[in-house]
Amino acid sequence: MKEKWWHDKVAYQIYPKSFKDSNGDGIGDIRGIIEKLDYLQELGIDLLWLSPIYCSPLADQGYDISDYYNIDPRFGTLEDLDELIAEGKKRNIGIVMDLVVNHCSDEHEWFKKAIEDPDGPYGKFFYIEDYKKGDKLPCNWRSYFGGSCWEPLPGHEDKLYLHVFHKKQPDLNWENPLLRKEIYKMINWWLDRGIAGFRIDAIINIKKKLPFCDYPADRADGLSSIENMLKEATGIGEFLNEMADECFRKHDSFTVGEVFNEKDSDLPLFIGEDGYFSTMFDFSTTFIDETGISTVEPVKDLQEKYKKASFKAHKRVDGIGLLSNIIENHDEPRGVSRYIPKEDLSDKSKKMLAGVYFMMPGVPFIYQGQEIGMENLSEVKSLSELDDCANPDLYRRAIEDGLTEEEALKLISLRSRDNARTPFQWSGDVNAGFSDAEPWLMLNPKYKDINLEKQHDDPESVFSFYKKLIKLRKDKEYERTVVYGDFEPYEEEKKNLLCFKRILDKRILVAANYQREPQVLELDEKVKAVLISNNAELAEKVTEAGTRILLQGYDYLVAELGEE
Ligand code: TEU
Ligand code: CA
Repeated sequence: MKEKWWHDKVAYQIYPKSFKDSNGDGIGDIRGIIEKLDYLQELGIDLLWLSPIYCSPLADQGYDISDYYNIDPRFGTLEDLDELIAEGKKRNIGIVMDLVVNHCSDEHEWFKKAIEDPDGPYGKFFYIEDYKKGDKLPCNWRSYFGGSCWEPLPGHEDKLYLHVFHKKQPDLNWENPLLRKEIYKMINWWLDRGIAGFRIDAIINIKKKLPFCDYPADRADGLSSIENMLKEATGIGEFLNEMADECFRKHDSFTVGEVFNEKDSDLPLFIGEDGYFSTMFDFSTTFIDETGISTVEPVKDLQEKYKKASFKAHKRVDGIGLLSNIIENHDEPRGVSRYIPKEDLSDKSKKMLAGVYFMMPGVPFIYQGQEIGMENLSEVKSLSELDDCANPDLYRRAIEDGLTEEEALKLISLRSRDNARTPFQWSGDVNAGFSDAEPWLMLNPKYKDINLEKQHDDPESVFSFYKKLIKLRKDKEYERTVVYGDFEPYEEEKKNLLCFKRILDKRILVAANYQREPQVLELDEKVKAVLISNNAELAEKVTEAGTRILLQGYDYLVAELGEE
């Protein structure tokens, strides 16, 4: 693999609205992020991805952009952002912005002009179709947030526009070269400002299968998941390659694509040496509990499914490129609540989960609060407590699928995107130290137990464990093996044992007993030194134990293999 400047980086995702409020309006902001840069530096972060902070009506929390060239006043100003970029540089932290170009906001001036004159140049920036009342819709695609993806164009009874997400997020028409030119101009404007790159939102949706047509209905609403269309859409590569050429390659930017449903044959094009993106997220483990039918039952064989999914993902890109690894993000429930059985949730199991994904090949991303082990909201009492525009559909589907109202709410507390969006728990003080005012979204009630202040100076805390993991990745002696080492699953068939080697100039073993019962790990080579573990006793015993190691429940260990 040709070495790139970003290969050895550790990234951190900030959800700005919930990170730190600097001016007492209950909403996190850029100055709040600047305040916490020293904290992020101490943790060991190199790249900081900010979820959108552009001007937005916040119908989908900033993923609906009304001005690509400015910062929403709730988050600050362009000057604040320039300061963040400069302060980041001082600490070797690069700023990665969110690039949301499948759609904009219905309050963007392009859409306003399209409404004024649907047949004019800006009408062609969108997908606008003629429609006679009573007619069949142009197609039966279901928007990601539920309901049809067609909506009447305001002021035009005889026209519809397409939105695959929220109705306030009209899709941009990438088939139009003038639109693409505008997008590239905007991207370069940001890159020239000094950002390190972009996380690229929902990008797989920019290529539609045209002309619009129906797909077999997959629910009682008669609509069809967008995925059915995406499977048949071809030719996205032309757009992505053009964007890379016009923008990213010129700047040697870091880009991470939010890519789903890619085919094996696409991988070299997407993340190969001269791919459209630097890397893309590994979402494979997020599918193990997505059955399509609403349920609050725990997943069967969760641990084995987790292992198989993540191993498969990394083997699949072996020799091609690097994935970006996550256990959660702003669209997903908290990883510790999702991937650890409820009765086993503890600091120890949280550290195990952290250690496993961190030592896989790829770029690790930490989502804000993950480093202190933030958990899901346990008991949502009413939808009105929450905010996310995806909640009503999640709830409605649950009822449709036969869940009781109580179960539907339980599903919300297991699955809602708001789980990850509650304010960062800085301390056990009022508003968890996030703001002087009442936060825009409820706090997680567990903040008195789980907060940074409590963990910061405790060497046994989840936070200190993350620090150690990052330190290990950056340790000159092991760095190359951790970044470029081969990935070799070990004893993969052994139930709930998650074990692999990373091999280059060093031979590193990563082992996790992903269950509460103890189990024995038989090694085929000797342990030279334990580099990190979530069990001090284990760390002491291992080198004496020879090649037979007794792992207690949720024990985790990284060791260097070889003779003394
Ligand atoms: O998400 C894209 C996406 O396909 C999903 O993760 C989506 O959030 C989910 O299916 C809806 O329930 C990205 C952003 O990460 C997400 O926050 C935005 O809502 C979405 O794009 C639209 O911009
Ligand atoms: Ca604020």
